[in-house]
Amino acid sequence: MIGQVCAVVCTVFSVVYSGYYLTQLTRHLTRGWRQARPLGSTAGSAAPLAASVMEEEAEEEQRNIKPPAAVPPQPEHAEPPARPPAAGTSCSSAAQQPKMREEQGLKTLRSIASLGQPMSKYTAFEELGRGGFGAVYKALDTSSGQQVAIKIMSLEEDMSEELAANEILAMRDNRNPNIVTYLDSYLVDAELWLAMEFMDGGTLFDVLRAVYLEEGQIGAVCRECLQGLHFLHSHQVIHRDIKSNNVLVGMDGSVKLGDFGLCAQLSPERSKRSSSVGTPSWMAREVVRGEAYGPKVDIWSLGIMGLEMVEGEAPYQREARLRVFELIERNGPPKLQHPRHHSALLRDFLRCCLQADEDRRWSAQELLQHPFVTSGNPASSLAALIISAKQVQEDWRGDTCA
Ligand code: 3AM
Repeated sequence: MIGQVCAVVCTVFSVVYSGYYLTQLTRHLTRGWRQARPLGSTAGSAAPLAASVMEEEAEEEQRNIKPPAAVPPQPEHAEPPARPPAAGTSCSSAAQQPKMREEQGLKTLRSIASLGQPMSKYTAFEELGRGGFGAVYKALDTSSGQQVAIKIMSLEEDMSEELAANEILAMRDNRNPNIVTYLDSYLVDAELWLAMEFMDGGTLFDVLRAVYLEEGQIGAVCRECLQGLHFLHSHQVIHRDIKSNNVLVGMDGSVKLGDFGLCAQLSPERSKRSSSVGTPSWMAREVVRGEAYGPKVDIWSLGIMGLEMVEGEAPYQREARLRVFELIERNGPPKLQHPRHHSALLRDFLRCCLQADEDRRWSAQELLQHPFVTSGNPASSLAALIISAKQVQEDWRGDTCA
């Protein structure tokens, strides 16, 4: 009898323990897989680990992670348009009605957009991706034979005219090798078509999903972005939505800032902003708090993007918006998960970007002199990395289609 009881107890114990052990093992392997993303500096090392059901699920999860959406200015707190939309209109009338602002945005768009039908100028449309604004297509310019990217924005949403006008003016007026080049725009019924330089490597976000960046490569990406930011800031423009999915890359290793829908033009009369806009995990404390802020909010976001490049995703990226705000407020500057795994230069660079006090945070110009940035690889060396990331993405697509 005692023997039977012992046998039953032992069986129950071993079943329960096996369940517990398998659960822990699954968790451990899944976490390990996420951290050990394929190394990407050579095409060969960029292949994902051998497939198993669990890994495929983890891989699917990785592929499905979409960055959280940016928070656009809300009509009730919104600031006046970034530039005077029409001669004689005061920029300081903060109490403008949303309807009026929409009309001004539309007026601005009419004054910039080219006449004619873009469908006769561009052909071979191929969808690249979609966002809350609409979709981006790759197309061929029939007159030049050049590939272009066309962002088609619906103007039916609240504030969309203003956001579209903001984006076009910022791109058109701020030409720089580290900023995606504006080509043309058209008003087609209730849509705005924005034609811009086609970046054949896609977004930095897509690259980070596919390959692992070494410190020299992170330094190169930071330097290229800082050159773009220094240019914008010296022209009193704040981007306000710096994150990996707003940085575009080319197969030649070029790195450029894109997506200017949320940018703000400062002026001597208005040298600070206070609207709480951006993407929560990338927002500096002063933006979250709705305090007056300047161009250094982009430096904070660049620091968060540095963490994205090191850790694979931004801190609190999967949390709900209000929870992110709470965590930023409570925890102060986010930290590296394993600081000892990284060089003192990288840690110091991130520390200089992620200073909670705006006055202590370095400017783009100062950071361009930081040894982590000056010792970064040449941009051209990113070409191999971007090509290998494309290859991994192609393989994923192949797996999905098979
Ligand atoms: O949705 P995913 O990330 O695959 O890469 C950008 C993104 O693709 C692409 O459009 C999608 C939605 O933003 N995209 C945006 N601007 C681009 C450009 N100038 C671009 N692709 C190439 N060149």
